[in-house]
Amino acid sequence: MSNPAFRWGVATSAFQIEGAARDDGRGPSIWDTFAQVPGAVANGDTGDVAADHYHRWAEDVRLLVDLGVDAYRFSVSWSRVQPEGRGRIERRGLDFYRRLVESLLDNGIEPFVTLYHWDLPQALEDEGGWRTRSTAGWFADYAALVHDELGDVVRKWTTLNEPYCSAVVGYGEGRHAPGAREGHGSLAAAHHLLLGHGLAVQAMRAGGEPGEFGIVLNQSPAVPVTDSPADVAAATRQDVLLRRQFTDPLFGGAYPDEMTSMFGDISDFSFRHDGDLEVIGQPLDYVGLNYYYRLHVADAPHREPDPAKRTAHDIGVDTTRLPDVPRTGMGWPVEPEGMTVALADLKARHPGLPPVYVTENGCVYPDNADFEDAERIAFLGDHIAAAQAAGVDLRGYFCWSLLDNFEWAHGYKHRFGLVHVDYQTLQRTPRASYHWYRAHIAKARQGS
Ligand code: IFM
Repeated sequence: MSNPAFRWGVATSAFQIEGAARDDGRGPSIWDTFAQVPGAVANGDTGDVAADHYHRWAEDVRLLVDLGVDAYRFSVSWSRVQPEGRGRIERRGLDFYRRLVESLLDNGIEPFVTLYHWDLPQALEDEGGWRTRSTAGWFADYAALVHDELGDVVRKWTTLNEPYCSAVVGYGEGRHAPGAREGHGSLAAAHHLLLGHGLAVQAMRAGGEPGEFGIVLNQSPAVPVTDSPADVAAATRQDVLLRRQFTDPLFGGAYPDEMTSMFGDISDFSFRHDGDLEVIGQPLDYVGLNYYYRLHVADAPHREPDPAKRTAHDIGVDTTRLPDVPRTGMGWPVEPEGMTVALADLKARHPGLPPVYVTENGCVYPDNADFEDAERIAFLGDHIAAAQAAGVDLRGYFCWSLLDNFEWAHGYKHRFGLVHVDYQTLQRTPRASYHWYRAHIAKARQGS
């Protein structure tokens, strides 16, 4: 990479690393509640301690400095700064993020702040959560609050991380908090997340501090398992659900037409109001794309034949027919070419796409005794090269993740970190991939 402005970074999120769930006035989020539901999270794991980053942040900044990254993407916990999601402000929470940001800047590391990485304050969920239009407005108020506090020191602002997961996995599949399995509610959640994004961008821009505003979207391009019309149509439905439900309104000013035939029997779309698309389609300064794997899609009957009971992720597809390629410890097929497709495809669809960051990419493999994670090194190298081959205006690459962390419904079983965390002692040990990434960054800089 021969661009001196290119950002090499790592990413984390608040709930996955901070712990300190009840410290300094933090209120509960939907993930605190969900983790208490028997069977919801593997092994009964919770975010109570996680990697204890809330107390060990200075040590973690030293790890970032030694790694040589020039950017760090992290998220703010909404319920740490507004325990009820609106109204009352918790100053100690805001002060934590200011200390972190100032330390990053002192060390020449640019903060990339994500405002929402899945941890809705429980008090707002109790009022309907993302199914409810008012949540979009509360989110914009919260974004303006954090921006008012940190706008003098933070330039890169991401509204949402992966709204697909919040809406469809959280309110459709029920595998994520709040654990709902709905049709209309899940589609409404997607719309209100997008609306909240647009309102938040407007509110932050109105704040006056210079800043760059974007959103982060997960991209798993859908590949039909055969070229039969039925499988091709199934792959289109999958792309509409996961990608185009978000990218079309954000960058194209309209929802995909296919949504009417896909969901007309489970939703009347009454949550869409006149003028919403203009709010959602705010011009953005960048888009962050997260890529881990492609989806291989076959046509299949709906799991639930009765539309009244159907959830929004039940779109008549089978995604279990994987190709014969290596898989990560998550079982995800390793296909770096999917990274190239994910980036290039979005640019082809939306030629006016803003500059792109790969805001997450990474993998899980079983550890050996010396933390010599050769498979992760190969994975990262291949995926970085694939991103660079996409022919988009690529401004940076963030590896997921700095530290092992709470992998949502999988609990602590799967480890994405460049740095191993011993969850008994909380000791951090850099893996071989950490040293590889440092060397990779240094070499890339020499070439620039
Ligand atoms: O850990 C998650 C992250 O929170 C969002 N993107 C995918 C990662 C790996 O599953």
